[in-house]
Amino acid sequence: MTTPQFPKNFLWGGAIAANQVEGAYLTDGKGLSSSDCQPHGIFGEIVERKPNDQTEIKDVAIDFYHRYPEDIALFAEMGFTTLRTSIAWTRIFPNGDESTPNEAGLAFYDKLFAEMHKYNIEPLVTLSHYEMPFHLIKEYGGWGSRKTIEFFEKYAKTVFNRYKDSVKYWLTFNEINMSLHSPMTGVGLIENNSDDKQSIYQAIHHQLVASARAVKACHEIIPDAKIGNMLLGAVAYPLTPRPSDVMATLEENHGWLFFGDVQCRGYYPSYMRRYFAKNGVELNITEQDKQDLKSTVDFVSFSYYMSCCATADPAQKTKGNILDMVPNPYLESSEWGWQIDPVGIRYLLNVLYERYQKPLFVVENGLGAKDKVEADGSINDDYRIDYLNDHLVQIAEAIEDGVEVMGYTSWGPIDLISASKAEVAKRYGFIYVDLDDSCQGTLARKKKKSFHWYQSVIKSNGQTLKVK
Ligand code: BGP
Repeated sequence: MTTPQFPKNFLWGGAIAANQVEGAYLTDGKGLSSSDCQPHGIFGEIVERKPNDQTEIKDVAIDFYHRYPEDIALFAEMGFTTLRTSIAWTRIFPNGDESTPNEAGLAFYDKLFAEMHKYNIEPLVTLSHYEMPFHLIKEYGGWGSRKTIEFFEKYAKTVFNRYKDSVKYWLTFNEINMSLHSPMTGVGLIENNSDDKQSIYQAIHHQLVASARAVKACHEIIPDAKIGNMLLGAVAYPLTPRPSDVMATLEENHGWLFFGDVQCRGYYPSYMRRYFAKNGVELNITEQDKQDLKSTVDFVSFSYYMSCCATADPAQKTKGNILDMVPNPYLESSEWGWQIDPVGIRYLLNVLYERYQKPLFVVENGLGAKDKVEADGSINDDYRIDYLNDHLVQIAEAIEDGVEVMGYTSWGPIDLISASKAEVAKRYGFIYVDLDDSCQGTLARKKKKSFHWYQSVIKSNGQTLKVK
């Protein structure tokens, strides 16, 4: 490939999430969310917050709730044709089990989507991005309870009805497979450690049914909309060609592809039978659940930051640092230890397309790095440009391979609060935000070098990317 080619209607943009940008903690009737109760990130302790507690960084975040017109104008200046964001469930149903929604919360997203449309930016909206009402966790046990399916369905129908004219692209649960690694974040299980597979998979089952019911409701309420799932694309390679490592890799990939298999095919894949039997998991799946699961997604979306390796060798396994991933000896790592593998995104796109034969959407990808503001005020983030360039080139390769890719939204087009550790030092943006980890800063926005780079990439529909 000499010049990258993207389809004419390819959607270009960025991805953010309510709990990582909005701030406005408990403002306008918002309820306490699971994210609010994990102030130090999705692997951090769970703290039941009280209204007058000390301010945590996510409570303010980058104050997108109040500053969104300025931010959307900057996204428009870069040429975005889409913006992925999420709705905070707790702004709509503060406790999750109310009979009527919170009008102030609904009105906020009316204004937000109208602002995007002003610039012809298509909203791509995640129903639940790492958050749910904390009340549902405390009172009902989160997704451990079947009741939560109904609460979620009601929330989904409420927002589909409200935004049916303004939102045509939807996603159900962000990185649904993260439930395995951070049960509190994924399925709202406080008491369970990650070894309690019975509880976790039953909760995941409820979430999969809820996802399918949302798909059905979306098709009924907004027939011209498309709704997808969202997977953490943690693709694994065999650490060595040893057959045992190759088998371990198959199993590792089944661990997360299982979610996509259910959401795309409408039933549990056969390999899970053996896994459940081996791990003593017995799911309560009703006939109605089986019917519900048949509502499958229109497209598959995923995040991709890194690949990893899998091995059957227990001695090697201990080397993994993120989600027990075993590092690849051929790859370099980011400052946060995430291994950089642009070719992996081409491989993953091919794997998913061959498996599901559905359009794909890359809804997260990016480099978290420390940025330096120079004396003249400039921020020269060439490392970010290189990372994004190389991944986009590989996406173009996948398109050339025949994979149908709907669009690309880089993670964190504006600096935001990181999910894993709730820090802002790990920056992803094209736009710098004056804020530090001790919550100090003016919150002023500033364009980085990558801002102008991404602007030219979008303007040329990818033709300015460098094939190295
Ligand atoms: C994904 C999440 C995002 C985002 C991103 C980067 O897992 O969907 O919410 O934060 O990862 O991770 P981090 O913020 O920890 O760097």
